[in-house]
Amino acid sequence: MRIDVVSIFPDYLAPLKLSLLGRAQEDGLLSIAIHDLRDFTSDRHRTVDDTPYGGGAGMVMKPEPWALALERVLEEQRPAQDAGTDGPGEAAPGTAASGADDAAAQPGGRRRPVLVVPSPAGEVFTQRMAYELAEEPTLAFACGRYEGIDERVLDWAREHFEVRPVSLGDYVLNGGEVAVMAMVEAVGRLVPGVVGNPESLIEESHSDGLLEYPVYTKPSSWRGHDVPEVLLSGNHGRISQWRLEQQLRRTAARRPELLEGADAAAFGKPERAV
Ligand code: 6GU
Repeated sequence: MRIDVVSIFPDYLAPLKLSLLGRAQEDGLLSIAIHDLRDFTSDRHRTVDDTPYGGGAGMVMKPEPWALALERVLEEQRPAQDAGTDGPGEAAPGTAASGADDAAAQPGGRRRPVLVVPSPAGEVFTQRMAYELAEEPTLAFACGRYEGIDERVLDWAREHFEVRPVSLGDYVLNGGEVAVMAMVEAVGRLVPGVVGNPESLIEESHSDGLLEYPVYTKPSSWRGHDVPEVLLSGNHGRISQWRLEQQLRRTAARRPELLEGADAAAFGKPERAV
């Protein structure tokens, strides 16, 4: 998968070179390019913002540097886009990645690449969305700062991209960079091969719509706290049942709204399929 991020703080995204995603880039599973929006300005001061029409506090990001930067991204993503559209079976079940009424289809038949625009005014990012985005051959992220990006950039971008304004949750960050770090990590680890043991993707929080069960390691007794006896029993049926019970209890206590949409298959099912 090819990922492009445009930001006025490219250094903010440097940690994407570390750890699991760094290794995935070395292994050629993932390619992440960071672009400095100021490289697409043409004035001496490399200006990226201006005062808002209609007045009000703060500054708004000027449209032209964004168009130039995103045009560069389109150019650089072209090879990965072409490689990602030459075979069937690209789309995951339940995702809108094929078909005549596909919102992402272009007049020429080519799919539009996804452009994620981090914004507290976007739809909320979820594990489901992470799985959806992990199916894409390319992803682009446009990090806004200040009061936001001139809205016409999004209108223009829709001619070339499938534009998705996305929020991490109901709170405000100073810019999109931290949100992009979170989203790229959540999506990147779902790309096949990035996480060494794919089974660890199956048994984690949100994979079945429930929160994860608690985990323990040695010693079995520590500072007066004991590992639940059932986990030492060797009885795998009982252990599975206990873990599901813990998941349900935890989810009900911490995130009751999740129980509404939880995977029905997870209920009353002692062992989840791998
Ligand atoms: Cl994606 N961006 C910003 N600026 N603030 C946020 C957010 C995103 N998600 C939650 N708060």
